[in-house]
Amino acid sequence: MRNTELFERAQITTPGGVNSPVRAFRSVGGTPRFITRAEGPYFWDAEQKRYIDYIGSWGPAIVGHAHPDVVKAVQAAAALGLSFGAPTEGEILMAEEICKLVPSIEQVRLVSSGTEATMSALRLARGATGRDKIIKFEGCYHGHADALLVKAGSGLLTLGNPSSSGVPADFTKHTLVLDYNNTQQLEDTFKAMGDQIACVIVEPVAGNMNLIKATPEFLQTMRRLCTEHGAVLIFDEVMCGFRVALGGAQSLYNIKPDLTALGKVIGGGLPVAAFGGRADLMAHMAPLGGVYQAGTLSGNPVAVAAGLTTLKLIQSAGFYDNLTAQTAKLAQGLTAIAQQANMDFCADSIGGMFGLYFSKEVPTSYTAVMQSNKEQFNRLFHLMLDGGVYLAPSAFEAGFVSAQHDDAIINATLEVARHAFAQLN
Ligand code: HOZ
Repeated sequence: MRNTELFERAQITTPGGVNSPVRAFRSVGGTPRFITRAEGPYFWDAEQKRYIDYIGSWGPAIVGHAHPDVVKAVQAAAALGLSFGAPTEGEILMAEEICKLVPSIEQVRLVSSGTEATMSALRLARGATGRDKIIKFEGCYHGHADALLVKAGSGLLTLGNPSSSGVPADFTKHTLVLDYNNTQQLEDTFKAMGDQIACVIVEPVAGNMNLIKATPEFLQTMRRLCTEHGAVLIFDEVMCGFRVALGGAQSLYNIKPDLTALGKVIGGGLPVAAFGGRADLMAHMAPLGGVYQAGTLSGNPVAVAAGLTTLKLIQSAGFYDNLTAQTAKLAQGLTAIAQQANMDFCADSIGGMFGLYFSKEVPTSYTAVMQSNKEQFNRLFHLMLDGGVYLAPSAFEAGFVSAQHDDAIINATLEVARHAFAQLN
């Protein structure tokens, strides 16, 4: 069956034909590819066309698609039962592994999606401090909980509306939205109302408004202000955790948040997410404390098997050195090709994440990234897609490289890019 037929059929029973907005190609135009299978760095669509995949399920596929060890672990776990709604040893192993790899996390609670992780972390911060106000940053996306869908990134940007309808103003009246990387604004806000702020939530490496790195000064100031004013610092590492380094962005910036939200990589392709941090804060969670959160599929045994196996694989010697080098090779290669073609284009990378920008300089804020040339990106996207390279279908999403993207794959990608940039001019 063809992608167009599937898309038409999907739209009859599913709003927009997709189960997550950015997949609909609204931003770049054209027909979404319906995927039938994936292996290593590739996936194939319904027309049997093969693509080199640079979204990796939006982050989780860090060891490559359908890694044999992960598939084997999932099969073995599934054979023992799919879900129990009662605790398992696998959950203990998973919690121990996360606490070992991310030292700021003393205790962790497993959930099923990044949205649940950030939403619960937020509730915990409010419950523990007894305060209502929260600070988030423009262009950061923390899942689709009401209080966080204000000036957010990701799919909202592909629809050209950074906030969602259906969210009562009352539910977001305590959400303060500041500019990413604007240290002075953060200082001023804490000066004005520091004693009312429950938490600051931030993507320390933003991946939902394209790739935007926080400056060390911005995060250091945030840490200091939260400590001084008794606010909880939440790092949303759903995307960048275990993506940019083994210990997450916090290990690269050497900053200890009070709470961290994780997802994507820790599920290895199945639905696992988590939030955790200081044990004294986590003690506020039910059944110990008064902050409620629960889930039938939390710590699901099959999903945990995929996650645990992935967490073991990423600890192999040289894993992050190789991932970082391959991603940098891609970003540098694309920049060089664009320069030869005289385009205003640049690329950036960190660990296994990269950003592509049709602008002279790498942007450092939402305002700056919005000024990049979206039309040029859309043309590049389709030229690459035609050439068998699948980039994120939006100028405002980060890209992802896996451990299976070896030199041959990167070179093949650059070859397609050479033709694409030549046609862009
Ligand atoms: N929110 C994800 C990108 N930032 C997209 C999720 C998906 O469509 O799978």
